[in-house]
Amino acid sequence: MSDIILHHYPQSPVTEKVRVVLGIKDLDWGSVIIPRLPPKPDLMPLTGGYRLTPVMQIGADVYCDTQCIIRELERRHPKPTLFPGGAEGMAWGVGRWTDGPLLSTTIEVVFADAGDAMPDDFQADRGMLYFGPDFDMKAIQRTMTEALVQLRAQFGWMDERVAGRNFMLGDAPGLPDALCYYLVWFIRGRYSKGPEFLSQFKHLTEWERRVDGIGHGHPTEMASADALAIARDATPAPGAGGDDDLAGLHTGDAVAVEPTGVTGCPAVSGTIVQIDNQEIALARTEEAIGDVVVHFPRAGYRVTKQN
Ligand SMILES: N[C@@H](CCC(=O)N[C@@H](CS)C(=O)NCC(=O)O)C(=O)O
Repeated sequence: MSDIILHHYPQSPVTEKVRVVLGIKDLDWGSVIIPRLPPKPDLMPLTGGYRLTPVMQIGADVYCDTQCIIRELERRHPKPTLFPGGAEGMAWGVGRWTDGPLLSTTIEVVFADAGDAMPDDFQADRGMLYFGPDFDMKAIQRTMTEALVQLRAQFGWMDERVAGRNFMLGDAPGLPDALCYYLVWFIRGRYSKGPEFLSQFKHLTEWERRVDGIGHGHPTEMASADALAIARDATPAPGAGGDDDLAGLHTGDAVAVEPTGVTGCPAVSGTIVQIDNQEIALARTEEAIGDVVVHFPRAGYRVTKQN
């Protein structure tokens, strides 16, 4: 049994990105199913308040956000690489497109399509999270065609990219495949006309079948109480320290970290044990599980000094 534990739920599109990476790397992992809506009582002791899905746990180290999770998986399990042909660096930039404007447009389509068939509590929670306090389902429905036109143009780029290629980077699957696949998976499964919409992209749908064939590696179901016990019995990996002179942040500083671009995701407080241009890790102590270290990416996250 591997030491990778993923806290997620099957319907989560963003998690599908990580599940594909676990498939590319053919890894064993523990699968803890968390609630789709807060409260998430067995997740909060691990993250210190971060509520988004998925979260990866390895012992008493907790990785928030797919960017941070995938970077850590690549570090611990470098083969096969997510960057075949030497595609490091800019491949992460693809994620700022797929997880930013493209995900927003995809969510607009899925929301508008579901309309009032979406359960009230889910609509209220995700409406606030993704659209902010001015969330207005009727306004989103009025612009649904526009959102589909935007989606069509951008899925068209993916379609062009895989014309004559097995995967986005060539013969072997890599990070851009996982980054693009989860949105195609989301549209196919959750937009009522998804299969019809996707059928216009011949190359993309053939590629989609290839990525689907990769699978998710080897998950084993795990109870959340067992994951908490693992965190309690483990010691976090020692932080590598570091300083960020540009931001005036140093190892030992008390800070709060929160994602930008969503509304109402609480900031996580802790003491910096590791910081560089890509990652910040905070030490925290929780009554139920003792010492944990919570890792976040720098891109897409705001760090605020406390006191
Ligand atoms: N930037 C985050 C986005 C995560 C995200 O928005 N996940 C969705 C699920 S697909 C979510 O957290 N929804 C609210 C929830 O699960 O409580 C990441 O890459 O992990």
